[in-house]
Amino acid sequence: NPKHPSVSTGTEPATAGESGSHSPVETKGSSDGDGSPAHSSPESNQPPSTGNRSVDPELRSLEIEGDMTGESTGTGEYDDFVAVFRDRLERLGSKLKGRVNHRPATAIQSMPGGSEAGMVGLVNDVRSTASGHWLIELEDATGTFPWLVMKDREYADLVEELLCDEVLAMEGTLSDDAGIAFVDSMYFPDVPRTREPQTADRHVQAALISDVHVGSDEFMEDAWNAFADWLYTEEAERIEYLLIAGDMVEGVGVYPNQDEELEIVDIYEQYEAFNEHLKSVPGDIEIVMIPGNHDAVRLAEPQPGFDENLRDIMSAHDSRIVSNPSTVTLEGVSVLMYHGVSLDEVIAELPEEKASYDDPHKAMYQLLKKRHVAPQFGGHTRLAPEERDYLVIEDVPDIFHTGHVHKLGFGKYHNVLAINSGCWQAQTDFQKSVNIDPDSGYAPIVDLDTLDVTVQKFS
Ligand code: D5M
Ligand code: FE
Ligand code: ZN
Repeated sequence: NPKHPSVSTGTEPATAGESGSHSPVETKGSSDGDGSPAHSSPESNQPPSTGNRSVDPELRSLEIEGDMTGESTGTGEYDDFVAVFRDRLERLGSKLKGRVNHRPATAIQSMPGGSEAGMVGLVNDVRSTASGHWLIELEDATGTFPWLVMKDREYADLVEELLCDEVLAMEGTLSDDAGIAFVDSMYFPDVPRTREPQTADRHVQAALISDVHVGSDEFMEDAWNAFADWLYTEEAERIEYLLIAGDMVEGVGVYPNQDEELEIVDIYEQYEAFNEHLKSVPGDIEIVMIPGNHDAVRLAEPQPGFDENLRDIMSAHDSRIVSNPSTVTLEGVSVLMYHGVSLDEVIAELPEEKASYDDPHKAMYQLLKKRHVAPQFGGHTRLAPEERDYLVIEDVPDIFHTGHVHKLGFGKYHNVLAINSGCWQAQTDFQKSVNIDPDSGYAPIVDLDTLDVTVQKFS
């Protein structure tokens, strides 16, 4: 059907990336006559209607992994920070240890000049030297060692991708005085290129969205209603899952002067309004939600899922409410959901061609390569110290879903489909002041049997 172009992502990151962010889309008006029921009235406590949708819930399967709601152990003491970084190094390091003949930092410190050495560690510091080379300090449980990347070596290009606190392996030769090592090779934990993704056994689809921002003056209610109406149409009948990657509501006090753009100033009333908008979604669709930085949970990541009070408020649908990040497996297809606050940092630190707001999926590729959703500690991204690093990407997902930057983009990295969903909020004054032009009112739809993506536009 030429009216509904299916945008397939290619297998090469470069081409998929290009097509993803400028995909042909179809605009949907909020027209009626499609047989969809009227939006539920705020008073009704009826479960949401399923309209004429004929689906068989028996065919579904949905499993959650990595939800840390209620499991938080962190006290915020120094020891907890040590524990979380040790866990990160152990788990990501074990993915790298087979690739280099590694030694602890203290052992390398006592090796004679000219020796071959290998090490697995956290990036402690990256700086350029007076002669234009790069010095990278790696840290492990025993100490630190400096590694020099020569400006004319192949790895010089990778140095600009490095973020503090990510885990790397290096191999090289010690200088004559044994004070530094010259890097011969460098390894990221990365995703294996040859891995084949899992797919569903039947034609079934998931809509991946985020950043609804109910309560903001800029929340696009008409676009949301058009989306909800469309979900009742025959064209959307195979959409049986709806994933929402955070920022359900606008929140209060998230940014300075935010109150000037609030339509609903009370946080609970914002969630009540959000719940009303959830009621417009067909009642048979399975919903999974994680929180974002505008939501009423702790800001530090991992963010636990909403508390009982908020769950009660958002109970119109029997949604699965889990932590940020969490992995949901839909009929065999695993989807790593992460709100995406670290994307701001990846985009700020890396060169434009490797990560930008226009191609948010490329910033997601970097997180997959580092096998961590928020590598850098101490900047924008707040980290909650837990005994375990929940932000490590332990298992490779089939789909990686983020939001936060309010830009739509998708593509494949080593067979992992990365999708950054847009938002349901028009441009805010702040975004105008920094030239962020949001992609508002889009719903990327994934075929779970092929991992093809189609984009529907509702604004
Ligand atoms: O974030 C939406 C995007 O806009 C994300 O890239 C952060 C950025 N943003 C929005 N408002 C601000 C302010 N006031 N300071 C810094 N960055 C901002 P969201 O989480 O939806 O607000
Ligand atoms: Fe947002
Ligand atoms: Zn956000």
